Amino acid sequence: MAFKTTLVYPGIAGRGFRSLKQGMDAGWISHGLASLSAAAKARGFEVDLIDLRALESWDHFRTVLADRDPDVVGVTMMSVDYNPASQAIAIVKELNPDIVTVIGGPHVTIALEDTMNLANADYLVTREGEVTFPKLLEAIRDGSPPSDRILRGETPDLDRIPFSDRDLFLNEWRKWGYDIDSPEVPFVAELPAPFATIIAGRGCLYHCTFCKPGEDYLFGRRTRRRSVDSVIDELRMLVDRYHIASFMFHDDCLTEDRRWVTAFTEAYIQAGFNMPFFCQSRADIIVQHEDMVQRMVRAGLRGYFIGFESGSDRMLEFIRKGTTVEQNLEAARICRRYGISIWANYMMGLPTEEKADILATIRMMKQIDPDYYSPAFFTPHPGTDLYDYVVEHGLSRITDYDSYRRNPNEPKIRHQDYEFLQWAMLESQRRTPVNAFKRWAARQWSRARRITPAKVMRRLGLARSGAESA
Ligand code: B12
Repeated sequence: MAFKTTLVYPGIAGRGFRSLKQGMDAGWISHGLASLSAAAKARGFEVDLIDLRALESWDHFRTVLADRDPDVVGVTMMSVDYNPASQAIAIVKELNPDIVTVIGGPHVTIALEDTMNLANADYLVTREGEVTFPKLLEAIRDGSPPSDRILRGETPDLDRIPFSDRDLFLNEWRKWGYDIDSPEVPFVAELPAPFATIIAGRGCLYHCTFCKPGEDYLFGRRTRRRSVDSVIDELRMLVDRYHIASFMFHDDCLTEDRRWVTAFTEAYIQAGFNMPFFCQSRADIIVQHEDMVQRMVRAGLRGYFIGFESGSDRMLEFIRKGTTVEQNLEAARICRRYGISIWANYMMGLPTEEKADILATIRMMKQIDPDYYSPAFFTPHPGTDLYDYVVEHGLSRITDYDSYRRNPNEPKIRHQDYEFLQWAMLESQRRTPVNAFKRWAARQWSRARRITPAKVMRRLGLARSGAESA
């Protein structure tokens, strides 16, 4: 009888079942699972997926699982996934205690002691899994499972592991009636379907206290970037197989290595690509390397995700962001100059943050006038310096794993007035009348001329025409 592995994506915390395609990020794959699947399949294993977002209920999960009848179930887990992930493995064991359960992902690595309490987890794999998971499957299949419950994932060579297995998700989504003709669901007008996300590297050089050092435990302290050739090959595959028309990099900060970016943009143009794409960058990098922005725009960049975070230099220092308010404003001006969209990430309700800091953030957001607002209530994530700070100062108001989502409207820490923060969040997203008018005019003109609003902005002289190919 064939040896079968079922992977489980538990991302329903705060969203619920049948939540696929509801919300900008609710139709994206987990590269963690897709990469594990590709690595296991390359070693001859049969792998399928249950994506809780596509199912109806826990009863539905039970029926599907019984039908799949796997030997091994692998579950991925961010901190926010704790409840659905633990519920899933409880059901697995209830159905058949002989199924071997393996969990991995950020929470397992970052909060190992916490996950050790999960009695239904047979194996806990920390760090990256592409090498260790297939080895574990081999050992289980061959009847010699490891005696250690905790396995430290070996670091893979990113150029040698197979590309993410996107069919794992796509086929599963289609099975449950989701009409999806794109490997992943697009989320902004600039990036048309078919759309995909891609990862060019793992890790991040920076030290922001709301993220670090947790991620270092997962990927190491340095960024490991794939070769440009490998990324170009994956893009070629995505075009050939899925006909993608646009894509987005998930890397924490793609622009951290300018030499890589230069080589990539050259290779991208040389390969004949002109698909639009988005990636994450930082205000300081954009300001210090405008030439890089220009180069990226020429290749096809249509938008940057930028962590502006705060309009208060004191808070930027507190979170060790390494940027200033002035850089934030200048970075936004540069984006406008090149006609690229701004996806603005920022947060409110940090420890020690005062009303004056928040008002400064509102002012900054009005000046930045981003194309997309992505505000968050500061949320302390386990494994980060700010989480430790919050615990040490007795500030946490988080009582359940579901609250590790950054965007719900619920209080996260003490000494913050969440009614005021709710108001501030809305106010930060209200454009000034002048900016609202400019955007309205650009939309009208773009409709009339059938050209993009970004081009209109340039023609109106609101953006410099330095980026002819945009
Ligand atoms: C892309 C991304 C997203 C995407 C897609 C998420 C996804 N499912 O992949 C979206 C936008 C949806 C998202 C949402 C959120 N995210 Co996010 N996201 C990322 C990001 C930038 C990249 C993820 C990625 O693809 N990494 C590359 C893959 C290969 O790594 P991986 O998934 O960790 O998998 C490897 C290992 O963990 C391990 N592994 C993973 N699963 C398993 C399972 C088994 C069985 C085994 C053996 C091994 C194993 O092996 C994998 C391959 O090596 C990371 C930061 C980062 N650089 O990783 C944050 C990150 C994972 N996100 C984070 C957070 C906090 C969130 C949100 C809670 C934010 C919010 N909105 O409130 C939500 C929660 C979504 C949900 N589940 O409901 C945190 C998690 C921290 C934590 N303690 O859990 C991270 C680490 C960012 C950070 N440093 O703060 N996210």
